[in-house]
Amino acid sequence: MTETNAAPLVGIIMGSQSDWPTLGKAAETLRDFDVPFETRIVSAHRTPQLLYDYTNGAANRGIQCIIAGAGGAAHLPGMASAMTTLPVLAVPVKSRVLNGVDSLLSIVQMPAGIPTATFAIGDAGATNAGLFAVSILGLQDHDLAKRLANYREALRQKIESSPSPVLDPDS
Ligand code: RP5
Repeated sequence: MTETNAAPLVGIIMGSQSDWPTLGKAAETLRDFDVPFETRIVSAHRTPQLLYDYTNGAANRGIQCIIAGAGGAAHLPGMASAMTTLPVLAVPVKSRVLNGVDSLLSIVQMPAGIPTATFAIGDAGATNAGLFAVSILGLQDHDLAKRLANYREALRQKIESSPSPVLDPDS
């Protein structure tokens, strides 16, 4: 699933099609919580005008936060933050050459005044960006906040119901 039918509340943007396996985790998370979202490939370097148009129009279209993922010279999240006051949740994509450390460092050290919330490199970061978007939207949507609390409770119960690690049969 790359889109939902309802009017999107979250925009998921990524620098390249190659980022989708990672950003898809954010989409899966939003889908699991029935949060309407849209997905777009928007590159800070290859399509700068599209990035300008997308971020400038997002709030007027009802988007409440943007999840932006990119790898390598990952300028997409910071540039999106520069052009909107919507919350921008950044996902550093694990790059082929430097394992995403380049992505992380390109994103995280924003100058004072232009905040960008930066998550972990790769799949965990994308999942958590999705959950953080749910948390933001949950401030105005009590049912959604309740479902997020239930999700956390399920995580807790899963560990508490089987607290011992499963031993590797070969060891
Ligand atoms: C970035 O360059 C993208 O976000 C992607 O992670 C990276 C590589 O892009 P491709 O060469 O795979 O299109 O802009």
